[in-house]
Amino acid sequence: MITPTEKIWRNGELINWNDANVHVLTHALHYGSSVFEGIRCYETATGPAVFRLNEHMRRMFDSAKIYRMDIPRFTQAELADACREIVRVNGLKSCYIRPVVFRGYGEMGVFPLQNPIEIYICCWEWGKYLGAEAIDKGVDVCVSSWTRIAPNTLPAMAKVAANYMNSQLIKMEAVLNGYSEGIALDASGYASEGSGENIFLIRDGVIYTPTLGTSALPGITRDTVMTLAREAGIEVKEQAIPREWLYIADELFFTGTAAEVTPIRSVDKIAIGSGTRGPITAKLQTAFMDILTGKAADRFGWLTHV
Ligand code: PPE
Repeated sequence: MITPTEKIWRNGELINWNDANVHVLTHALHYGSSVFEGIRCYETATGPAVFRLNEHMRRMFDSAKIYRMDIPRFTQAELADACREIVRVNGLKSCYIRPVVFRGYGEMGVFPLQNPIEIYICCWEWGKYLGAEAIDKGVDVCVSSWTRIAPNTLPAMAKVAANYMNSQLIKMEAVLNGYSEGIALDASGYASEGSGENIFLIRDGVIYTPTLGTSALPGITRDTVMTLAREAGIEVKEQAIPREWLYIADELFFTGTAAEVTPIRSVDKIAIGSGTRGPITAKLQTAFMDILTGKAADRFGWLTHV
């Protein structure tokens, strides 16, 4: 169970955790009309710092724009400040931050433009997304029998609640069959992403990841890993990845705010490479963690102190 913090930010004010309630006829509850972000704040030697806050805010505004949601009264910079404020007032050293913008109570029916837009920002302490051992040992995954949302159905570039019904089907199937996660294929049969992570493949020293055209979220950790890999002189290619390429990869890993960089050690019970975390994955994990912990310089300007 989630451990409550003291405060939640709502439409510009701080309210108590237990007062952050909505009416049961809230539009988003019935029709999935909610856009959100997931952001991590890390403990550094110089205090808590939020990772790539501005990029997350930008993606949230992009998601809202795709769905014709006008975020009232607040700019990206103001909501970024609100994210810092909620971590500060709750006194957390490290946490996960969840801003959510949704269509609230008013009209019922799928024409949503009369409903008010509500903004909440919450935070809580969130441990390892795919289990405690996942980061070192890797996870066992399957290819899902569910197809990822097709581009002309629900836009994958928007991080919206409705997309996560597809994610839940993928995740439930995987977990109930004994896997940690599922990889979904896109509507053409190419590898897309996990239920809540982007995927990366390594073969002969080159890193590959599906293009955004294969129904993958423009992940901020995805961009982070591509940047760090290129800085380390490793070639990175975005391209269509056929399913069978997953099986014959030297290394595979997931990226995501919650999952960070998590190695994949098997797909459909086929061992990937040596069946443990591979050397390039380990190198990228270290490069990533060194920035988060302040061990390496924040040379890309990715940390915002609270
Ligand atoms: N794809 C999906 C579908 C996805 O949900 C995420 C993040 C990513 C890729 C990676 O994106 P990024 O976090 O920007 O690197 N999933 C978030 C929600 C997880 C949840 O269960 O809630 C997350 O990791 O915060």
